[in-house]
Amino acid sequence: MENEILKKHLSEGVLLVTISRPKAMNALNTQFFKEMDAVIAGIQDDPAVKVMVITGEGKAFVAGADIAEMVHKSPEEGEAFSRLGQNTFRSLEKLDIPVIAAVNGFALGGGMELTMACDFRIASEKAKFGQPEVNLGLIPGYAGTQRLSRLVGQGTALYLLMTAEMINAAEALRIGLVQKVFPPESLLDETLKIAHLITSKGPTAVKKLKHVVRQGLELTLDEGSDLEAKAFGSLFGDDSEGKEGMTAFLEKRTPQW
Ligand code: CO8
Repeated sequence: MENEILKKHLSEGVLLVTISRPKAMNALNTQFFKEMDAVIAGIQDDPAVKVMVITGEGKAFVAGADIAEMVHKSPEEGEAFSRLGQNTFRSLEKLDIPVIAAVNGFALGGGMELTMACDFRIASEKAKFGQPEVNLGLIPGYAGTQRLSRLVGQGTALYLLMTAEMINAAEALRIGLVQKVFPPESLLDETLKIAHLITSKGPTAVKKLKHVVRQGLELTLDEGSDLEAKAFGSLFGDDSEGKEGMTAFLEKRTPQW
């Protein structure tokens, strides 16, 4: 195996994962997916990780799938490479803890798709987003066609996909693709602050929120409301997180989760 692509650093419940293949603009290759699968599996078994932050080293977050690895693939191999990435991104999305993208630079093609599999996106003022696949005679293959329209609406998604326009952080903020923008030098600190803010909240409530919001998008309003009511109820009762949170409020103290 080449040197590890993913650098990991756990501090006070926040796992920072840095994609580190800067000479190739952090392009996603088979090794990346193997390593990311291992990170995801590790988090599932590790209660010490409360929030995950993903960022990139150098001037790119990720400039797409590795074009050099893809160019010679047959239709069957292309489909298999697409499914490999789709499965990894779906497992990432299904983690029960929050996953935040700290987008430091180019997030193109598979890189933008990776940010969209995260729960939300915090961008540097220098970040650039785009789905340039049509420039290569391709379309996104890591479910970007599906997630982009869910995040920004069908018209904006089709516009970005069909024109391959690269947008800056301000435009990404305007269309709702990113949630906050910070100067490049403070991106990581500010993102980690947000991650730590979330770790201070009721951990079960945060996980339930993620489940109910994400699952709800695949349900009718009535089904989603039912899911919410059940999740709401599960936070009550003796020894529950809700009991501790509400009691702490009434006793004017910090909750002990
Ligand atoms: N794959 C492989 N290598 C890459 C990639 C990539 N996606 N992007 C950049 N690199 C490499 C370059 O080839 C170059 O290598 P070398 O130094 O050996 O020549 C090195 O990174 C530096 O890149 P540049 O010299 O081009 O740097 P610039 O600062 O001039 O430009 C850009 C930066 C604008 C990011 C430019 O590199 C670029 O346009 N990259 C390609 C962007 C792109 O088209 N991305 C989409 C790829 S397709 C995709 O992601 C589909 C996803 C779904 C796949 C589903 C599976 C089948």
